[in-house]
Amino acid sequence: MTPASTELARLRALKPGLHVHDDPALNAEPPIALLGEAITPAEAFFVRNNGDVPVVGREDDWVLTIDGEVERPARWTLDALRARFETVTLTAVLECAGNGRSQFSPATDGLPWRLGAVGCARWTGVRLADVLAEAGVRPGAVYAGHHSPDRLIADPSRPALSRGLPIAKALAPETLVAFAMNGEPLGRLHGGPLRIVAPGFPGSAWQKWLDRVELRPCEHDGEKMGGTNYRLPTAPVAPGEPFDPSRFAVITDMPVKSLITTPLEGFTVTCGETLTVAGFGWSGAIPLAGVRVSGDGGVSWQDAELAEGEGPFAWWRFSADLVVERAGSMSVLAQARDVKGHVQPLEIVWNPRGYCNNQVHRVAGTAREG
Ligand SMILES: Nc1nc2c(c(=O)[nH]1)N[C@H]1C(S)=C(S)[C@@H](COP(=O)(O)O)O[C@H]1N2
Ligand SMILES: [Mo]
Repeated sequence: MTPASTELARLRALKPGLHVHDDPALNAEPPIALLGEAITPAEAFFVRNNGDVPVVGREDDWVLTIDGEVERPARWTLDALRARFETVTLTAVLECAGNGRSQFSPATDGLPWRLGAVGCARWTGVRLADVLAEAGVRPGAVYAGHHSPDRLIADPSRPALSRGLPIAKALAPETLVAFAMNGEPLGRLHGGPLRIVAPGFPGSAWQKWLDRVELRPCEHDGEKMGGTNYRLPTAPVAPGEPFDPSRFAVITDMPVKSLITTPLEGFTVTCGETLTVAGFGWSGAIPLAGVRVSGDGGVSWQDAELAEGEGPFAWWRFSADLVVERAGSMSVLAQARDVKGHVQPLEIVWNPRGYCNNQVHRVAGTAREG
């Protein structure tokens, strides 16, 4: 099955080089070769849709409704939002919780993302906290439910996705209602004119085409909030073992992770030379502490240099020079750790829907005799 041809043509024009997934919805990711920059250009940024890409009329006509557990329900146009609230720009990684799902064995349900459903961009908008404060948050509000006009392709009577945020994250200073990405108006494929930016949370929490924020007295129950959707088992589940989705919890902060952007899979190097291993490390709520690399499949490790990136929610560049001593096949690894000592696992931790794969990235190549 392929996405609607007009949307596909649009994506191909805007984002050449992306791998388009075999799915009726438009889903595409870049190869790692396009992810080597500190700020991922929009042309290389992955696209993830649970349903159609909605028709968005004139930006001036877009209205954001705030209702539910608030004192003063409100309706905002983009111009009014911009005029009333402080504009904020921050840099943050956006990663799909299903990134790396294709590496799970046995395979799980869901799109088989390779490693490219991630990018780091500069996001500009207003703080959701400011918009909610203006509406007056009632003490009973515990969750923000987010709504959009996109619909499931198999059943257009249902929203494609309606997720949300625990009230603490909705009110956190880094959570934005964003209207720009990398200094340009937010493109329609990325949820323009308005989307949620929830740094550190999985992409599913970054609601696109946002037209309503509903404060709720309980966890939101919108489309894909329940069952196993974007939820992880609270105790490990082995492949094939029965599981109870009521014992699953919504994914919030993403785990520490890194991606090697150089060298690329299949590289060659000559013995006696140095091989620069570089890429990016990032983490959800717990700050990144460091990245170490190995050139021998994890037998020996060396600390990489870590360059401070654009704030705590950006990805930070790491780099290490390895001296290549032995000819033969090489396996290059990078392992990030956060300040609380969590490290990326060497072995993948399986879960029923293939979420949050932060296994150490391995890149295979060959060292030739000098
Ligand atoms: N309205 C709406 N928002 C959405 C989605 C969606 O299908 N519909 N997909 C979510 C998921 S699962 C991800 S990973 C991110 C992807 O954002 P991007 O397409 O800008 O990369 O958007 C999120 N926001
Ligand atoms: Mo996602």
